[in-house]
Amino acid sequence: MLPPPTNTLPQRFSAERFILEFPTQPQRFYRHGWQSWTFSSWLAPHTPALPLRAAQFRVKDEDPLYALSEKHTSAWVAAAQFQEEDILLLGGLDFGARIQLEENQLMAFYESGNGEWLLARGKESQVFNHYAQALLEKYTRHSPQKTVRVWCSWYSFYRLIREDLIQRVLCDLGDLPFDVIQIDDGWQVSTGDWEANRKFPRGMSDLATRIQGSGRQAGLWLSPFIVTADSSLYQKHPEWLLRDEEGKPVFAGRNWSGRTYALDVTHPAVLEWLEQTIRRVIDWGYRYLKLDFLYAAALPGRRYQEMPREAAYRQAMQVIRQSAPDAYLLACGAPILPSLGICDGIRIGPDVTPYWLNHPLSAWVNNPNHPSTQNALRTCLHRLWLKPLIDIDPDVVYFRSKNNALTSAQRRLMQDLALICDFRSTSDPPHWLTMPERDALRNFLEQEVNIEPLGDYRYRLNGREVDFRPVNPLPPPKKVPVWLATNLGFLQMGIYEVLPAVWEYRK
Ligand code: 9PG
Repeated sequence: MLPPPTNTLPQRFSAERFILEFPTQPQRFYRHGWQSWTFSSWLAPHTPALPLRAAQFRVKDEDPLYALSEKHTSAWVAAAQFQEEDILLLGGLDFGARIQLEENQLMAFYESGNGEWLLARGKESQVFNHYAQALLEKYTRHSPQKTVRVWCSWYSFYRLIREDLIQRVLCDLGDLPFDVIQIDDGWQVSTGDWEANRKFPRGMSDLATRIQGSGRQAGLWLSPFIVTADSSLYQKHPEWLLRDEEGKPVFAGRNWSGRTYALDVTHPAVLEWLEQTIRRVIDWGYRYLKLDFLYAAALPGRRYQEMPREAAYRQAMQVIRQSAPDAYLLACGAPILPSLGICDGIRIGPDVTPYWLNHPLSAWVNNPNHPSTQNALRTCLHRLWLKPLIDIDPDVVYFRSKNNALTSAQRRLMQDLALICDFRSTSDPPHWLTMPERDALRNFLEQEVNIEPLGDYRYRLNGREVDFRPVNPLPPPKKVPVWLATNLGFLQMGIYEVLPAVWEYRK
């Protein structure tokens, strides 16, 4: 047992590294993931920190520096629970703070130099609120919280978007009250060459004009800090790449476009290119930018200008903000703390999928960061405390039963979480919806919600009780060979995600 709480908390102090030792091991440990997709949850402290078995995901889904650590590692903030309502929170207020759990100790440190910390003790909601308020003092909210209503092209067409498919959606949406129509990955020549490809023959500016003509804002996806080797940017400017100690380009993860590499965002020429790229899409007419794979700017590596990796990320985000002062910036795959005060919104969990869990790519390879609706809900539920600081995006919600293996109860949980976040988006093409599903979507977009937190993952929404507890359990790990797990996992994605998109594309 800890000594009774003193009334001197919350405390703020500066330190480079220190250890907090408790008389006993905490009952639970709160682990906060580094970037949007990274696992955040309460954990039983005696469960070992399981290394991510599939190497290719250690960069894309985790903070690669700690992906193989045997200690539970938390980015910026951690908490230890001793009694039902006795929680001790330790939170860094500056970039590069990490906290590791070791038996009955919290080991806290800044990756470089000194920084400020907040120590608070009390009920869960209280201590996280103290932390959020302390962050708010340092990173003033960029824009006031408002309901965001977005139609996003990703979770139906994936990369198989085409001008006429978007045009059809635009017509079919009728007067559904979306504020933004956002074009996702698939419009660009390559990752690095941010110009319209052949599937958008009339160009991106023309598309923005048509979206605006429907009375909505135009939104566009970009991943400005990563490039693939086939891009002309990679070929023309090898000196723009972030490099490791051996001088090799830093691998930034594999995505739908293949192997990606990180840009060195401290290079003045990269920052100039970044400014031009962002100005160009603003000139085309896009006012809502979904900026993805942002973690790449903060990967470990040797930089043109030596500076801590999260500071390098922050500086590049500032350049983007200056190039698009009035645009809505949605950060995705983004380190959380260094995005505050610059971005309007941030994704707070991994991608959703039209099924509950991809067992092979998640449980079997110890990757609770991987796209899956259960993983998305779990991590988002543990990041709701960010709401006073920035708009929080739990990812899209499904209304369709077509091309969807989620049960109606699971879809309902997603919708309810989106109402709590007040970020309301879907990728359902209207022609995939039945009439009652379309009505449910309209109601979701229009309704006012009264939210009462009941504690323990339960809420009352407009008088109706919602229980998110089924989201939390982590399925037991399985010792299946990694090659088998990844292939089976990709097969599952192929069947449920890619096939319906191919079908739509070929119609
Ligand atoms: C576009 C998507 C969507 C989505 C983003 C991001 O290869 N992967 O494992 C992988 C996982 C997630 C992912 C992309 C690739 O998602 O979160 O909303 O914009 O990119 O490519």
